[in-house]
Amino acid sequence: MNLYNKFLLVILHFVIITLLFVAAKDDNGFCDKSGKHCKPGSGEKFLMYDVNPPEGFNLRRDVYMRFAIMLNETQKMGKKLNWRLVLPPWYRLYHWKSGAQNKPLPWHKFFDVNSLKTYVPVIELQEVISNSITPLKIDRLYVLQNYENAFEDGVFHDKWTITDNCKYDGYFWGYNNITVKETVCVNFQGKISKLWELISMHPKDKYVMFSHGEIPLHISYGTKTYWDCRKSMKFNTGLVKTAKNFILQFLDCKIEKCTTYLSVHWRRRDFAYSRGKDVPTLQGTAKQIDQIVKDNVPDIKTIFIATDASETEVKTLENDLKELGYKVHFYIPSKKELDMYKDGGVAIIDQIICSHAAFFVGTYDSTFTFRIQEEREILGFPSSTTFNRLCPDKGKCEKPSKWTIVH
Ligand SMILES: Nc1nc2c(ncn2[C@@H]2O[C@H](COP(=O)(O)OP(=O)(O)OP(=O)(O)O)[C@@H](O)[C@H]2O)c(=O)[nH]1
Ligand SMILES: *[C@@H]1O[C@H](CO)[C@@H](O)[C@H](O)[C@H]1NC(C)=O
Ligand SMILES: *[C@@H]1O[C@H](CO)[C@@H](O)[C@H](O)[C@H]1NC(C)=O
Repeated sequence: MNLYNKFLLVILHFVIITLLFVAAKDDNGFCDKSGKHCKPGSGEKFLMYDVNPPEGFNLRRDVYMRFAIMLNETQKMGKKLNWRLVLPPWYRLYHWKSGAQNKPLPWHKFFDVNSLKTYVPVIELQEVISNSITPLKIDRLYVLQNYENAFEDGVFHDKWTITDNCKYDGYFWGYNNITVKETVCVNFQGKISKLWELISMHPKDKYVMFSHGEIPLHISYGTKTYWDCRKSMKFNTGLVKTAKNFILQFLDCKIEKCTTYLSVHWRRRDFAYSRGKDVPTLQGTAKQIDQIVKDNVPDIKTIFIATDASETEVKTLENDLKELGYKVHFYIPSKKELDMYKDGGVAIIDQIICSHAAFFVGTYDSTFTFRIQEEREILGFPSSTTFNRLCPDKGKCEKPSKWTIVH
C-alpha cells in the first residue's frame, strides 16, 4: 500500500468514526443501555403532551398509558433510549370545583413517580424547567386533530396528514412562560406509535409536544403490556395511607381484600342529567343498592359511597340507606385535608376505598369506575365482585364490559 492510499484510509477511518459518533449521539445521547441514566444536557429528548381541556382526570390517566406504552415498546427494541416522557401537570380540571387548586400540580401529588419510572423514564415538567437556564422553548408543537371522515372508503386506516389552519387550545399546563418555535397542524387517526413518524421528520428536535393526546389510540388495549403499565401507576403513598386509615377506622378492615363492606361509585352531576337512561334516579338508588346487597353479600351491613353528588343528594341517599338498616360512610375531607390533597387527591382516596371493598358497584361508562375496576383486578378480587353497575330505575340495563387482568 502506498503512502497516498494509507492516507486515504486514515481519512476514511476518521470520517466513519465521526459519522458513527454523530449518529450515536443523535439517536442515543450519552445514555447507558437501559436508557435510564443519561447525563444531563447530553442529548436527552423530551416527549410532551397535552389533553383536550374538558377531559377528566381518569381519561387523562388512560392517555398517559398510551404515551408510556409507546415509549416503553420503542425502548424495548433498543430505540429512542435518550427520550423522556414529560408528565403533564394537572391544571384547571373541569370537575375540580373546590377552588383548592389554581396552580399546576405535579404528578407526585397523586402518583408514586418512582413506580411510574419502573415502566418508562418519566420526568416532571417542573424538573425539565428547572434543569434549563432559559424559559422552556418547545421545538415543535404538533396540534393533532381528527379527520372529518374517519371511515374514508368505509375503512378505518391509520394515517396522518399535515394540514393548515389549527389553533392550540390548551394552556401549556398553566405555565405562561413556555413558548413554541414551530406549530404543525396534523390530522391524525390510528395507533399512537405512528407519532414517531412525525417526530422523525425533525431529528434535531429536543422538546417535542403533542396537543390533543387523546386522539391517538392505544397500541394494545387490555393486553399484558397494558396491564404491566397499569400496575406501575401506583398512587402517592400519603393518599394510600389516608385511605387505609379510613378503612381501618370506619370500615373495620385491615387486610387488602376486605370482607366487611360494599362500595358504590355513585356518579351524579352531568351523568344525572345528561345520561338519565344509564343511571338510577336519586329516589331509586337506595332500593337498588339494598337489592344488590341481598342478592350478593347478604351478611354485609356497611356501605361506602364514593360520589360527586351535591350535599343534599348525599344526605338523601344516606338517610334512605339508614332507613333500610345500613351503616353508611362517605369520605369527607376536612378543610386541611382538602387543601393538602386537592380535589384530585380526595377523588383518589375515594377510589382506593372502593377498590378494597368485598363487593363493588360502579356507574355505567364512567372512567372513574373503570379505574377502580382495574385496581380491583390488580388486587386479585374475583371479577364477579367488580364488574357490577347501577341500573336505571326501569328499562334496559346492559352488563358492563369486563376488562380482566392479563398476567
Ligand atoms: N371525590 C370524588 N370525585 C368524583 C367522584 N366521581 C366523580 N368525581 C369527580 O369528577 C371527575 C369525573 O371525571 P372523570 O375522572 O373523567 O370520570 P368520568 O366519571 O368518566 O367522567 P367523564 O370522563 O367526564 O365522562 C373525577 O375526576 C372527580 O374529580 C367520586 O365518587 N368522588
Ligand atoms: C418496559 O416495560 C417492561 C415490563 O414492565 C419493563 O420490564 C421494562 O423495564 C420497561 N422498559 C423501560 C425502558 O423502562
Ligand atoms: C415560569 O413560570 C413559572 C410559574 O408559572 C415559574 O415558577 C418559573 O420560575 C418561570 N420561569 C422562568 C424562567 O421565568
